[in-house]
Amino acid sequence: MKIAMIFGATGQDSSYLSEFLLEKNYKVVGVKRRSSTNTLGRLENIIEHENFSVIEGDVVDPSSINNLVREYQPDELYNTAAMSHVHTSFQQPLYTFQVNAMGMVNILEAVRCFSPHTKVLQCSTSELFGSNYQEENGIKYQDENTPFSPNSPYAVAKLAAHEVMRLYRDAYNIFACCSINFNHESPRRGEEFVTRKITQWIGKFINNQNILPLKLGNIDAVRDWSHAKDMVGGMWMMLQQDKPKDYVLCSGKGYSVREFLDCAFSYVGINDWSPYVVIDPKLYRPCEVEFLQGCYDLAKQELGWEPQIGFEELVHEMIDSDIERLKSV
Ligand code: F7E
Repeated sequence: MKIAMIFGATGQDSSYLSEFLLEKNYKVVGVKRRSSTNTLGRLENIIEHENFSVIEGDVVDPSSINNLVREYQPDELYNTAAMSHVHTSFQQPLYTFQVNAMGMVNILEAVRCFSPHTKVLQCSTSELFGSNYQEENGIKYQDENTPFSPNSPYAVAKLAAHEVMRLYRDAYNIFACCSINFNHESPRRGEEFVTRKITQWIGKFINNQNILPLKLGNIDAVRDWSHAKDMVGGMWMMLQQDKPKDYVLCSGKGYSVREFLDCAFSYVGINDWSPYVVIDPKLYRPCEVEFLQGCYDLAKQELGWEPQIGFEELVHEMIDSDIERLKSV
């Protein structure tokens, strides 16, 4: 039985990835930070599974990482641990660097020293591209050849991790792959990200719980939103190849936050959302990534990966889930 170790065990991506790997008959070891509150909510489907366990460790504490990697000698290691909120990274740049950049070095050093056969997958991000894009026949996109130009502490730290993965691949022959993930959402998405913030507000509104308007920042930003469930399959596929390589995973379609609002509110019968939404300048970022629309041709050609769940289906699933969940609150 193969062993997969996942850092960031309690997050959205790790929960779907763990379910996916258990289906494939892996033994899955999730690593989570110590917390005084219960953070296992997203793992409720699998927490009792005989091949699943959650243990404590922290990517910013090399001794804990070294011990875990030495003890389990995982076949595959997935790093989904991150300070993942771009806006927050402007307020907490040093902490962001510790987790998103140094955390990766800590993991790679543990693998190099104690388990060099372990294949490593890092969740890189479309934020690496910043304002860069390519253009063909009037269509703008980012792919593996688009130069990086990170413009937040989050993205700069993630670029350091991305480069350190390449370095350990070249210098030490570690099987190290970066999945350049565009935005990916689900009913398990953190409540502070824009998609979930909107669907949760609608869930409260439909259940007559809302009195405050929905406060948002830059609603003209364009993002390429996929379902998190689709992304984790692609991440696994990268580690099954003969050679390590980085791939973009995305839906290939960009929508503005405005268009997300259109789709979400019209699903519950509201065609004009403007009376409910207030633009709050405090939610603007010091530097914004205005346009992200990926191209997943390489992943399709070489991994046979394609997203299965479209934008509308994703939005509807998130709203249905929030309406249902908030009924009982
Ligand atoms: O913002 C705008 C905001 O915070 C999306 C992370 O998973 O994906 C995510 O990063 C857009 C931005 O995600 C609000 O300015 C407007 O343009 O949902 P988000 P993100 O920053 O794109 C990438 C791939 C990652 O790697 C990250 O870890 O929406 N926006 N109004 C807002 N955003 C938020 N959060 N809240 C608002 O009220």
